[in-house]
Amino acid sequence: MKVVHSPLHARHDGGKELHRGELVPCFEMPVRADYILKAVQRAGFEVTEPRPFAEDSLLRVHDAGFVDFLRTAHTEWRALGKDGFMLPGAFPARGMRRDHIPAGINGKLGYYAFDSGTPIVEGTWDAALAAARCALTAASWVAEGNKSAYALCRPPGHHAGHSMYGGYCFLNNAALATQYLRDHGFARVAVLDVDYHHGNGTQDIFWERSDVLFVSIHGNPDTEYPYFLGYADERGAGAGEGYTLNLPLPHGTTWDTYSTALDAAMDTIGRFTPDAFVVSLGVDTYEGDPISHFKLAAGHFPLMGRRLAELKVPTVFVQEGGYAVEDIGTNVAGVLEGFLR
Ligand code: Q9C
Ligand code: ZN
Repeated sequence: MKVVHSPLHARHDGGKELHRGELVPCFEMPVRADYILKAVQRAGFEVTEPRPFAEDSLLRVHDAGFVDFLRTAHTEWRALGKDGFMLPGAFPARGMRRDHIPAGINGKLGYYAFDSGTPIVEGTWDAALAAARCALTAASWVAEGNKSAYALCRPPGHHAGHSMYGGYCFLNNAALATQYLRDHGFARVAVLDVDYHHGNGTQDIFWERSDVLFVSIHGNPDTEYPYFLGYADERGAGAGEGYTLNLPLPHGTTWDTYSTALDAAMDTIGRFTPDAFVVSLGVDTYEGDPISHFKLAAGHFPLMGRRLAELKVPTVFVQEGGYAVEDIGTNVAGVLEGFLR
């Protein structure tokens, strides 16, 4: 399986996140990608840098004002004499104006962000754009006839919506790959999100679409991030009604329960008869993950990969979360090797 990766990911570093009332170094750190890279090289996969893509490709799934904000936010911040990482401190909740974009940078941060855990640093835009290019490159390889490809994206993407960022995500890499496939001959694309956290951004982007099926298996949002989306009764709207499927699972979920949900997800995806398949591959379902509460063991990831391969459809894997950094590479390579078996 071909792997696409950019060293520019490391430009997104040095921020802190608000975690249980304290500013702490981000769980989403550059060394994650280093461990994954080592593991996929050990597995014998060929690693290539991304192709260039016009920034216009981003506008197929993101709002232009939002993309401009991400590109210029840190420059605006520095123009005010500030330095270091940026976090929002105020958000437009019920009873406030949600349609007006404030002119100042602090207001804009709260307008476009949905949490205080996703710092923007000087290199964030370069890293996020490189990750988006990785996803587009992997999709282009599959569009050119490869059976599968893996985008080693960092920062991750599945929490980023049409015009919002959060959950360590800025641009939605999986949605960009999906839309690329739609634009290059694949009429129906299924997205399966196996990250521990609900892929609220991907759901947002494809909510009203019947050409893209979105299925997510994740921790129950009643207690798990992102809290405000990912419940079982969310099924899409308009033309997209019935083309979103959420399978929230409880704390402590083991492979037994997980694999039953995975079978249900794959049955639904199979009935959709997709022409291509995009997997939002977070491995924070791992028992050793420091911020998650499922109990998958390392040996379960190859089983997951093998189950995904049964669909027998061209497949793009896009890296999402996973914070047990020393084991992340083994777990990701486990899924990919199980898929190829
Ligand atoms: N401060 C992904 O896995 N933080 N994002 C939870 C800890 C947000 C996870 C509270 C977790 C986001 C891509
Ligand atoms: Zn996650």
